[in-house]
Amino acid sequence: MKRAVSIVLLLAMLAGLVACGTGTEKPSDTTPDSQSTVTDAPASDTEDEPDKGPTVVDILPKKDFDGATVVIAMDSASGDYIPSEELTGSAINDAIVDRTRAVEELYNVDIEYFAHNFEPREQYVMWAETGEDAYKLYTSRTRYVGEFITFNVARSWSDYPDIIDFEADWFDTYAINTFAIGDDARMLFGDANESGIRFAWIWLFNKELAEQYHIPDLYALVDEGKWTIDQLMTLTQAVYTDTNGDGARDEEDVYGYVSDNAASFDSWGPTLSVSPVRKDENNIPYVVDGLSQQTIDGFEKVYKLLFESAGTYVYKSSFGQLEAMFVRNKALFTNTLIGYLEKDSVREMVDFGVLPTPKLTEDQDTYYTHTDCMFSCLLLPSAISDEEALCSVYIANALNAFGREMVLPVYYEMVLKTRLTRDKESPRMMDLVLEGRRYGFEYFAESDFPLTHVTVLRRSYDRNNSPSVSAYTTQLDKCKTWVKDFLEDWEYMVEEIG
Ligand SMILES: [Ca+2]
Repeated sequence: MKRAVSIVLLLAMLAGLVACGTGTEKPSDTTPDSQSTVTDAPASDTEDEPDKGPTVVDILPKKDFDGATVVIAMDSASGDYIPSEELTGSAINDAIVDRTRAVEELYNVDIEYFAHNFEPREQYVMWAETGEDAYKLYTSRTRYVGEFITFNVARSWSDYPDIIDFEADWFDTYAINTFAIGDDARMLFGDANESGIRFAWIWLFNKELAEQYHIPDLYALVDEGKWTIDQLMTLTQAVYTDTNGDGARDEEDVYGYVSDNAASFDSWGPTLSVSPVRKDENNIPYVVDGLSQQTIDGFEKVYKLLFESAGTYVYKSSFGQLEAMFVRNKALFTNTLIGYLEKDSVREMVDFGVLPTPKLTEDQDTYYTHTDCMFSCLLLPSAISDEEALCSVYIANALNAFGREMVLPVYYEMVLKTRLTRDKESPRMMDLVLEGRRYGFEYFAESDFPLTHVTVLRRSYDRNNSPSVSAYTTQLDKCKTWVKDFLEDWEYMVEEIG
């Protein structure tokens, strides 16, 4: 539960920093006493907060790199914000610029960003083989990394336990472990990369409709662990009004839940345990023998919710239901990516609340969140010198730490807007969503791996069917071969190259 407490605390700190500066992008507030947009709040300016605890500046290891230049190559097609050179008045941009400056100051370095957008494998392999050493850190979309990681393009973050603590608040520990082999982690996930947040799935509910339909306290339901698919079905199946009175179920009517024709299916992946890859006690991947009964039952529940409930409407295009219906008060519930909350139409709609993805059953240990594979990871180039790598490790750690302290609260404020002042539960729910992010090992080679949960779910539901267990099973041998080959390549890389 490490995330749950701290973001609320950070938001409280933000509230204490009111009026440090307002950006030109800031829309007029309806509540005069709401929090101002913080654009230039270095972590060290918070002495007036009595019991805030140590800031990351206090915690991070100190070092002087004598003005070294660190160029970070960023995958511009991932969902990360590419930092600009200077403050622009946009709250999120300025928070990111401030993050860079804080790291530069702490370690006496000059950080530059280079946005790249290339075909993955060739470029990375070239960097590794030719010793392209201009870039001291780089990011890549996770879905492509598996195709080149065994080409020895990246050093192991695990070699620096004195500097990097994978359990720190600012790292996504679950992701790091998922994409590590044994204790060798070459992909780093944390709050330096906003894509890990923006591509996470979230549920939204329309507060006005919730009141109208006498929906019980949903936050309490979540807290009690009772926010399940069954519960969602119960709450939504009777919610349907033929608003335009034409006798047809269309986009003008009001529904309990609006989904879409493909992407929303993906969000059930972790909850239904669809991934064919698991990790053993030594964190080595293996392929399961088939779908569990629990997963098959889960498929049926989701199928009923999507296609057999009068309260559900499946919109024709992916993600389109959000603006076409939810923001127009046509749906009690919908689910989408957190990044879509940045849309103006969403921020301006009537009040909504955020929730995690419902559990499959109440005894599921926590709420699981799917993250679309466009999220990126940080890679430490193998081509740079040991000395340069050491510097990059300090920088990477600090970018994540300051990302959590300086950028995440501003991001929350941006997507939740005035809801922060009216609804103290939403930030807490956001924490719960992010804390529940779960990944399948196959994600990091999504385009190459023979069987991903996305293909399983989409193919099944596209056919308006419960999943074909035999179709799943026939792919498992290919998955086993893929994982075996991968592990051999990995072993070769570690033993022969380093
Ligand atoms: Ca109608």
